Amino acid sequence: MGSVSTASEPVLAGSAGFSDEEVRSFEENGFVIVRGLGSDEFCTRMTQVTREHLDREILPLEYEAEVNYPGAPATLDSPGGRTIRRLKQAHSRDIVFTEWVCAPFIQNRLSQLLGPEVVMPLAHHNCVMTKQPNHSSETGWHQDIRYWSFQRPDLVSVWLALGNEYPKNGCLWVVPGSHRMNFDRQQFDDALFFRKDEPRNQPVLEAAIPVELQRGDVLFFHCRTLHFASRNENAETKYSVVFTFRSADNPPLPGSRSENGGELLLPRAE
Ligand SMILES: O=C(O)CCC(=O)C(=O)O
Repeated sequence: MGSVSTASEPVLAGSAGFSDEEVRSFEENGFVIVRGLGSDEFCTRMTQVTREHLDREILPLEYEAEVNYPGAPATLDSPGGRTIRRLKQAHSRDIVFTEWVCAPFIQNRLSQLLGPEVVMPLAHHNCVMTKQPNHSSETGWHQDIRYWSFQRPDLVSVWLALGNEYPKNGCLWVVPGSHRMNFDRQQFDDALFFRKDEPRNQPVLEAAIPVELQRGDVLFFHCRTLHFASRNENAETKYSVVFTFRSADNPPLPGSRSENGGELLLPRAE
């Protein structure tokens, strides 16, 4: 696997938006990182809500035991079965999440990638990932679009690190440029994970790099970008806040799961 691409390094983390170089980097690589975009205040408030909701087990939640991924407890009653993997519906847990997704420094950037009118589907991501030290599982290589249904496979997710993320605590890995690659059905398994045992996939996966983030760093990534994350082998839980966005002219397909749960219409970029 390669090393972190310097092309994804930001020029400035301001409210103005991406530099031309960052937009080009996103188009080329399928992701871009903006260092320090999430202020200390945002991170502190979100972390407080997250800890409180984890302690009180406030629904809706996803437990590790429900995902059937490698390393996950087999059932809710197994040791670690009640390890919480995600706080779902993050957006409705506290106003800080609405403030975050509506902030001009997020909306300006999304409008550069998606166009002037941006919508946030509530059915996808819309969660705080809570990767816990014991009993966390591995998320195999996949493209987020695999279970999503929109007119075009063209959505962007915004991943905010509430603490440092690196391979040992289960950071994301991505394959730069994979959002522009064409794969056939045989390259994926029954659950639509990208197969590691398929010879054609090996050169693709050899190009993978870890997305190392510090608290407050933000990863913007395309819904076709191949990504993976291992379990957390550290002593502390890793928290990441993730929301997904589409342009107004790319609605969910009628009757699909992507249509469930409503959407948040966002203010136009400044
Ligand atoms: O395990 C992780 O942190 C990655 C989660 C992920 O890639 C996803 O939910 O799409």
